Amino acid sequence: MRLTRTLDDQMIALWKQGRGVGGTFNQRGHEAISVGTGAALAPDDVATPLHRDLGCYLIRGMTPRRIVANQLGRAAGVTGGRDANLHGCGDLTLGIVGFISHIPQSVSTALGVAMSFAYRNEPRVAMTYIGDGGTTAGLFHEVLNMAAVHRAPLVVVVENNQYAYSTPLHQQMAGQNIAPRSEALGVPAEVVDGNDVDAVHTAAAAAVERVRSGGGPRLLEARTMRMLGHAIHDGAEYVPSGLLEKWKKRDPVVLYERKLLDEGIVDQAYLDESARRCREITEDAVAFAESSEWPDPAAVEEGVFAP
Ligand SMILES: Cc1ncc(C[n+]2csc(CCOP(=O)(O)OP(=O)(O)O)c2C)c(N)n1
Ligand SMILES: [Mg+2]
Repeated sequence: MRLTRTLDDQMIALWKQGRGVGGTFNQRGHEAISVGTGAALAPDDVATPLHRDLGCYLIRGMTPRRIVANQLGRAAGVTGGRDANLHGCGDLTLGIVGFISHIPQSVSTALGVAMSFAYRNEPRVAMTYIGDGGTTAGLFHEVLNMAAVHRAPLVVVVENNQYAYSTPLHQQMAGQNIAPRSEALGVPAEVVDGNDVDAVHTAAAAAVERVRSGGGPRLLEARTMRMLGHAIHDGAEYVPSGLLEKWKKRDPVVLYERKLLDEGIVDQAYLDESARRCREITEDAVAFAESSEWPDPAAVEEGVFAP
């Protein structure tokens, strides 16, 4: 979570300094969700993380060097310079299907992955992520319906962060929870505090275990607040400041560090060293990315489906 936060802050700084290439989506507020759920998967499982799931990419083994190189549009980036943000950052050797920009196509792709596991009788799980806004698209409901009918080994993580771009939840849907919709379609759902990484991880691990043992799909609705704009270009002036102030007191990274200290699991020196190490890893990734090659324009058609 600390590395996710440090990398995210660094990407924002790079962009503000004019050193970024594409935009950068903000992760702040989502660290406990992406890390708590990602950590519940086994190496053989497959995830389809979205634009606020940097923690899941890291947990599955995507290196900060490749991620920053991608953000800076370099050949060493995951997409080889084709997309300078978290779009398309897939690597099947790490069990990551890249974020499909067209929302909510990642969920149907994940259902396909899950069905392939079921057909082959493999005890593997697909975990897909979707925002509150994404759940208002029809395909989301079709996917839950089909997953329930076929008892697909699929875990759906809904990141309910109160906003879809500038649209608040109450303008997107009647009611504030996605979980009852899931239950109605036959997918048992649990609502969890998305700022408490232990709560997220416990719920995600239980969901993964039930799904893996043939119990059919599960949905986890993690509630949080998107603490910055949709992406770096968006100042989010439309979000009431009181709302942000309220959620700031529940910063997931701070909450967890405080918990670890209170329970005597770590001391302040450990946290300081961990923060220093995260800065070091991040600086190394930036130095690597900035000194690496730009893509060769002649390679632009490589790796695309229909050149
Ligand atoms: C079909 C489609 N329409 C619009 C967009 C542009 N867009 C990208 S993210 C986003 C908001 C998504 O909100 P939500 O699902 O709540 O996820 P969040 O960004 O809050 O994590 C929009 C409108 C898109 N990617 N795909
Ligand atoms: Mg949202």
